[in-house]
Amino acid sequence: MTEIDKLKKEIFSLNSLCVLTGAGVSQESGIPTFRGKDGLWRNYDATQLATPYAFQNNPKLVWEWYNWRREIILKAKPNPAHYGIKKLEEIISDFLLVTQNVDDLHREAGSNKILEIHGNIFRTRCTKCNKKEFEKKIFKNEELPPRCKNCNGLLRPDVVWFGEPIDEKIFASVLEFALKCEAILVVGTSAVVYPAASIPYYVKEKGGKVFEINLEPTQISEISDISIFGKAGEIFEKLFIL
Ligand code: BV8
Ligand code: ZN
Repeated sequence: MTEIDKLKKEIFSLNSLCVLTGAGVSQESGIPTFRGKDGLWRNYDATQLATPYAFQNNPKLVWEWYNWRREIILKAKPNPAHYGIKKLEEIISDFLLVTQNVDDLHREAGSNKILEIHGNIFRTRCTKCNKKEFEKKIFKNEELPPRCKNCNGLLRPDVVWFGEPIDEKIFASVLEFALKCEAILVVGTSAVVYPAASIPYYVKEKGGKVFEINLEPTQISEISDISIFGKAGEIFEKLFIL
């Protein structure tokens, strides 16, 4: 029996499943991952730009990076991995998708039971009056950094930067589900960013199973019951013959 057949058998016998995704699930949609070779922008890496300090020092530069990402994401379409995860939500009664991605592609593929623990690139938050706005648009260069229509305060991307806490209500719901679900499927994450990377360990510790889909082994591989190495989109096509 191949690893994919084993995963198929395990997954279709579950009543509850958590799925944790990272940038790798959107790679086949043409979106650069953070730590892959295509992950740089003007020779910066995410950890230098996705921080409150970078934004304080140079809000225009940080917004140019986010606007550049918005442009790529708006041209991108969900791939079979996004649709396969949506299918899992349909067939497994107790289901939760936890994504580190801010690209909105899971929602575009139809996922509903989703928690975006690092926020969403198309939502802005005013640094002065806290007003949030969701709009799938690209700003014109002269609009950067954008200002609040309400109070003219500086707008920021409504995402979680390095050194910022995850929303505690959201993370509490994630942990509540992780502590009761039978298994977690980890797709396309290098599992180096915390606290997201700690979620599979909670599942494992209370006797749940851990399954992994990635191009290569990660830290999660050592606690995985099944690891499948390959492109997530292609693997989901084989899982569901999408
Ligand atoms: C917090 C949103 C505490 C923004 C992101 C030392 C110094 C400073 C901080 C720390 C430190 N050590 C630990 C920390 C904490 C830090 C952290 O973990 N840092 C890491 C880098 C060590 N974490 C934080 O700061 C978090 N907050 O700890 O707060 C706190 C508490 C109370 C009060 C105050 C503070 C916040 C972390 C969130 C950061 N925000 N993004 C944005 O997107 O712009 S992180 C960013 O990384 C993305 O969200 C991304 O999703 C996430 C994880 O990366 P991956 O998704 O895994 O992507 P990556 O490129 O790494 O890997 C892709 C994977 O896919 C690879 O494995 C590849 O093989 C695979 N792949 C590629 N193609 C495919 C594929 N797999 C399958 N198919 C394919 N086709
Ligand atoms: Zn405002």
